[in-house]
Amino acid sequence: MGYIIVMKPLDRENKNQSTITFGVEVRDCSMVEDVSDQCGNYPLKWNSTDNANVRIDVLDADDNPPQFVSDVIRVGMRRNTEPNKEILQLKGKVTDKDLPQNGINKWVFQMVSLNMTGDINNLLSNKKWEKGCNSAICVTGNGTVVNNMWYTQDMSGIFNLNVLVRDGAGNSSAYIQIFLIADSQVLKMTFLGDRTTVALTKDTILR
Ligand SMILES: [Ca+2]
Ligand SMILES: [Ca+2]
Repeated sequence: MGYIIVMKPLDRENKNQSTITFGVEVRDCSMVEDVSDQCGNYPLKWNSTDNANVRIDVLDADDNPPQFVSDVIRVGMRRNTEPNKEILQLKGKVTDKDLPQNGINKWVFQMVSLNMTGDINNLLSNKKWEKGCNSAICVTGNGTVVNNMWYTQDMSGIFNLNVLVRDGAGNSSAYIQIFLIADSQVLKMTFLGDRTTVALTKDTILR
């Protein structure tokens, strides 16, 4: 009858199944003049055949959940960072085997929990949040991590976020640490080598 029937489940993400090609032949068996064993019990009219190639592109389904590439993501934030300033974009930290229409375009991010360690923890009770989410750090649905506070020079500490990303196939989560750092950093450098080498290295760096 010419139907093409799927005999087992297909998965676009399976490299061998994303495109399927095969050849088909059609044979004329329409009139009682000759009988061919190739037509079964059907009589053969013109004994004519034709051929064609069939290509089937397997369409994508949202069957793979987004996955963070790392369970822990660490980033620094300077103390002079203004409210509403982007700290991190999470879309670049997530993968999904599906095509964009079932992957990155469907992802929804959500902050599940937030706690702070260090001096900034004392600010929790004051709730000096700026506009935005009701929190010191906000995570938008499209994965942008945004600062939502003003900081003073004596503040220090770490923001610990638990963030979830989901689409129609499922979800995954990651632990994000945002380190509140000073505007300028002091760095200790140790030069190893003989006196001449050390002097030359030092001159090169300080030049
Ligand atoms: Ca898929
Ligand atoms: Ca997906």
